[in-house]
Amino acid sequence: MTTENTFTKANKQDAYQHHDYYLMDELLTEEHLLIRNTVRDWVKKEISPIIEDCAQKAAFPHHLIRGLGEAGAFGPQLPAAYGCGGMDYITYGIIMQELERCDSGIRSTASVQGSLVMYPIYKFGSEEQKLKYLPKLATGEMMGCFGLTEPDHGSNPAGMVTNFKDAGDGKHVILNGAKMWISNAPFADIAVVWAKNELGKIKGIVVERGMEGFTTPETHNKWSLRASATGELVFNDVKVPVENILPGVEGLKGPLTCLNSARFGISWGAIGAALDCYDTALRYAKERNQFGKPIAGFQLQQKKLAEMITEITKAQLLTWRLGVLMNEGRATPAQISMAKRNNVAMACSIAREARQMLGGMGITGEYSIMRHMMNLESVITYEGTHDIHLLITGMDVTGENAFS
Ligand code: TGC
Ligand code: FAD
Repeated sequence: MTTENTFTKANKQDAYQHHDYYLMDELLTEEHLLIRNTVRDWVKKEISPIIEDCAQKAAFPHHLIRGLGEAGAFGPQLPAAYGCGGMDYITYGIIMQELERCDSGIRSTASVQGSLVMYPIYKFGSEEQKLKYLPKLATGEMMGCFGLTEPDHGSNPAGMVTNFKDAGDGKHVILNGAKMWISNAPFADIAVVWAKNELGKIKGIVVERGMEGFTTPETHNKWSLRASATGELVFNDVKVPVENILPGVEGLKGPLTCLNSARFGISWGAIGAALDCYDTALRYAKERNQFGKPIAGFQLQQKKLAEMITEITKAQLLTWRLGVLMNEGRATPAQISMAKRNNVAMACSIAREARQMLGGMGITGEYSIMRHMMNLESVITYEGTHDIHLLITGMDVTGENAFS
């Protein structure tokens, strides 16, 4: 009995240090914990020391790409047969969490590669396409981006105007149009682009850098996701081989199915950003003295910290359960929307409160909070805005479509 109590106490102490308030680690496997520690250590060693500088300079750290591949961040949830991780969705979530604990932009690069480039090729591609692209994408030898959003069609991608038609030689199609706000676009080797065929049906098509008429101008002056490269995809009569069309899907459900996987990862990633903000604020509050004592001793600051860890814990429970449902193939798109919406809003609000707890220091690059706060403004907008996810839940529970 005594031993058990001592063990429980030690366990709890350890858990608190990792902000695992409800001992959620007990729901993870040895393999999950091992992967988490490996990725966490790698991130601390390779990314944490340089990330603030990258964000200040608005520079994507290209040299990290191979390391991300080695850390298993690109498509860990896809089968090992194609050189991918062969792990479960919870592992994928854990990796996204560890990356976003450092920076949402780095997690973005991995989300796009694994869920929006590799996943559609795996799910909807031909065997030749899978063998051609997946092994290289898994290591980072090749990088990809995902083109759905257009200048005039963001929340409503069904209205897209990017289109392709038969080139007349039986071997190619001609692609025209433009995509906007595309993560990884400025350096990607390939783009999975969603465009309408001559019948107005949406198809996925793999466009490769170097194809004539295809350009990827970078988007500058972002105050958010500064360490991630964002750009446009411009198609001006691009001649694309017919074999680059993904044969396995037609219609908006193609890109939306990929978004399910990416949104799941974001729901875990947002917890990472929230944890880093909470951890920073907690440490600061214990060390910062005002009126003769640590500010952690004032009720107002304790309220903020207590609410933060409560919200983080609720989000952890939500994502763990969602991970189990994903692994069983039972998660619905609406359940994924709920987790993405809840967790990103939770992280935004924690970042805001945590920043205030640091007073003036909170606005500097000495601490990560303001960077997280600015990054999360993109995260709450992309992969479906906060409003769109609410409408998805609204439609799911009422059966009424309030989008249009
Ligand atoms: P709707 O008529 O509802 O659906 C059309 C077809 O799609 C099916 N479907 C889904 N399938 C799989 N997963 C989902 N989540 C699905 N949602 C819908 C649906 O069953 C139907 O299939 P079928 O067989 O009947 O044809 O479509 P809608 O036009 O009314 O739109 C619905 C809405 C608004 C929810 C959807 O358009 C939406 O989610 N809009 C938000 C757009 C968005 O999320 N864009 C993200 C762009 S990518 C990005 O942001 C990457 S950031 C990456 C990073 O840096 O991390
Ligand atoms: P809009 O759709 O114009 O929305 C504007 C406002 O209107 C929002 O508040 C929205 O919630 C609201 N609104 C829209 N429709 C409704 C409605 N029916 N009811 C109520 N309110 C509504 N896209 C990609 O395809 N690939 C990427 O890699 C990618 N990366 C991105 C990276 C960054 C940094 C950013 C900022 C965006 C990225 N996006 C990407 C685009 C992103 O998915 C879109 O910005 C997002 O879907 C919203 O579209 P929009 O910006 O056109 O806003």
